[in-house]
Amino acid sequence: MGVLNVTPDSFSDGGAFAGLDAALARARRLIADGADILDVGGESTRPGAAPVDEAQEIARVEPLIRALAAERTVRISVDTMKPAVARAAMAAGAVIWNDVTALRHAPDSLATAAALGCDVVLMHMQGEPGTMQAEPHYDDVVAEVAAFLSARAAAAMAAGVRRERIWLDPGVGFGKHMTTHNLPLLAGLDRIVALGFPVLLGVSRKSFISALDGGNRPADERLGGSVAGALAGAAAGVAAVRVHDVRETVQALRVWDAIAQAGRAG
Ligand code: HH2
Repeated sequence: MGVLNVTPDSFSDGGAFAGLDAALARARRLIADGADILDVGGESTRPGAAPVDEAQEIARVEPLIRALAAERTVRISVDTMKPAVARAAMAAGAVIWNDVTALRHAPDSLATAAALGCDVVLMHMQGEPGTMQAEPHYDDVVAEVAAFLSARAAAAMAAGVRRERIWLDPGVGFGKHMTTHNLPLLAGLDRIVALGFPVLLGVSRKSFISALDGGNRPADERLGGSVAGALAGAAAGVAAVRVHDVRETVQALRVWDAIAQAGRAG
């Protein structure tokens, strides 16, 4: 899954692809590089990002989704917590609702997902985007994230979302301390995979990579760590990785997969 942010303030690529032409060019590049899904986002989730109202968010993502859907190349996902934005995105041709709040943001989120009949990504986050990094606390991060995701999947199914539409995401970096929470979570990914839903993993360019590499790496200098995270996900059996650097990640996954296959054959 390639990340396509059409925001002025996303943490790693904010402002880079804000116009429709620039965003389309970026999308075509991600597709040529091997992305199977494009995740279009019109509101940054980083702490301190400016909130975006519904109409503005729709105006950012809808024309891009419509133009991309017309090309019929890849599946399109929309990264939003707002039901109205999800509805507009699906009407424009998106097929996946990626919600970092796991359909908790609005009272009608669950019912909207059921009515749309689209795939939904339910992501774990402790707290709210603005304050989630203030003081996250867990007794057992893997068990708590797994329990939360199971409960959200159950809530979605109870609201009418079909089981086969549900993806889970542990939400690396969302209300998690850099190393004491993100690392055990990544080490315990197999327990999230064992819940029986496809798992999406987003580690690309996240801050914990900088924390493990001197503490001062800007977002565009975290490629090695991002690829390492994607491979850890592949080893644990995740279904998809959400990344900014598609070409390098696809190459790493192809090599990793070929080695794994050779091991099974031998
Ligand atoms: N991470 C980000 C945004 N959306 N969605 C899912 N399902 N999983 C993630 O890990 C995830 C996500 C943060 O990355 P980015 O889009 O680059 O930044 P921003 O939120 O600032 O736009």
